[in-house]
Amino acid sequence: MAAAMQRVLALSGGVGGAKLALGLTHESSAGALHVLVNCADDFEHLGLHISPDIDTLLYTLAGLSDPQQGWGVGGETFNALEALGRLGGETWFRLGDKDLATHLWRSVELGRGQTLSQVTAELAARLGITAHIHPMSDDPVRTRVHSSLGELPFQHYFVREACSPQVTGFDFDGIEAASANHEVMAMLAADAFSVIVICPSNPFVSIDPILQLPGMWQALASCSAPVVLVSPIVGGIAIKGPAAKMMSELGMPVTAQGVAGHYQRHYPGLVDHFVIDTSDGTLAADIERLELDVGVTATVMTTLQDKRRLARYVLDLVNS
Ligand code: FO1
Repeated sequence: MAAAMQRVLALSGGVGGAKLALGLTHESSAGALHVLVNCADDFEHLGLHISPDIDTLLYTLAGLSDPQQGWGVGGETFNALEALGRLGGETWFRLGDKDLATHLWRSVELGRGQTLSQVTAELAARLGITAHIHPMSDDPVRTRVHSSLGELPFQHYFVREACSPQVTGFDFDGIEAASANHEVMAMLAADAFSVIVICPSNPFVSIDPILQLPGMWQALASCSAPVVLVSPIVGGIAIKGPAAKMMSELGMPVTAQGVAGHYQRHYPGLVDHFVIDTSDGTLAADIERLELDVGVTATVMTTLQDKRRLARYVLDLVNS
């Protein structure tokens, strides 16, 4: 009898999560990887529905992403945005010409009554991606950043204000009424995954919105697959994005231990294994006191080899 497929579920935000997802696709069999993606930083802009984290996953897994930024399409041009600027339109959110095609296509399909899950699956298929990319919900959930400038929609905080306001907290507008992704919830109920990986994404604005969908973290915690969390903080800094700055402004220790504390406080019993970087190895004993099994390895992903090596480590951790 053929061995059952080892299905992997990865929870991801944008750039950091997409790097590990790419490693996981290479290290698992075709079609075995499912990625549940944050959509709370989606927004409606210039009449289009923009899903930044889904697109980062799509472009990364299709080999199209801009290698420097991690988001957007490589070799991009900005002719449409420049023309819009000449007309006096908004240009603070850098939409490239090729990237615009994705937002146009998605917006048209959503307007025809397709769900975000259907549109995402179709985009992934057309880009030749074998992994399953699931939006966290088909219902609108929008991150609001409470900050020194007052309450800001996520992309206004992140891009327009370049993350400079001091944050005091976050909330996710629409989350109570939203349904978690139906396909992933059904697979969790059927115990279809061998391992669940929480990618090294921002805990507050990428992973919290996924976990706080009604019933989501409880479904993850109660299925039999072990949950592995990879620290987004290495040596006191975030490899990408504002996670370290947010932790400091929220009065948390800016360490892998601070990350572990956040998950243990808000989602007790969810995480089984916590993977930290070799440079943080001295924190392992203290983190183990938080009742987590700690794995120590190189977690900074620069090359494809780094991504595959970390993915292999995570998969082997739960098989050992
Ligand atoms: N991030 C930026 O820092 N500046 C931008 O102008 C920008 C444009 C952009 C366009 C399309 C897209 O899919 C993503 C884009 N991002 C941009 C990235 C994105 O806003 C963030 O990385 C995520 O929302 C956080 O994960």
